[in-house]
Amino acid sequence: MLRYVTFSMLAVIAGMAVAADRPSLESLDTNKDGQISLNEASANDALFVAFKQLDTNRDGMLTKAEFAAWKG
Ligand SMILES: [Ca+2]
Repeated sequence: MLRYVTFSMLAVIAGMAVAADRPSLESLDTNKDGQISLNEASANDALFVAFKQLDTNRDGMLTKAEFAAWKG
């Protein structure tokens, strides 16, 4: 029982860490053009890895809509 509770708490903490790790488009958009470039995405490892998949129109930029599809 104690083991189960401990595991559950760890899962919650891990979930919070993932959520906190996901920055807003505004915080990543350093040149404030309203899109995320690959260079801007590189500030976040998970986003950088997901970038190609998220860039559905293959223009090398993530729009607000493309960024919103990112689940981390
Ligand atoms: Ca794009």
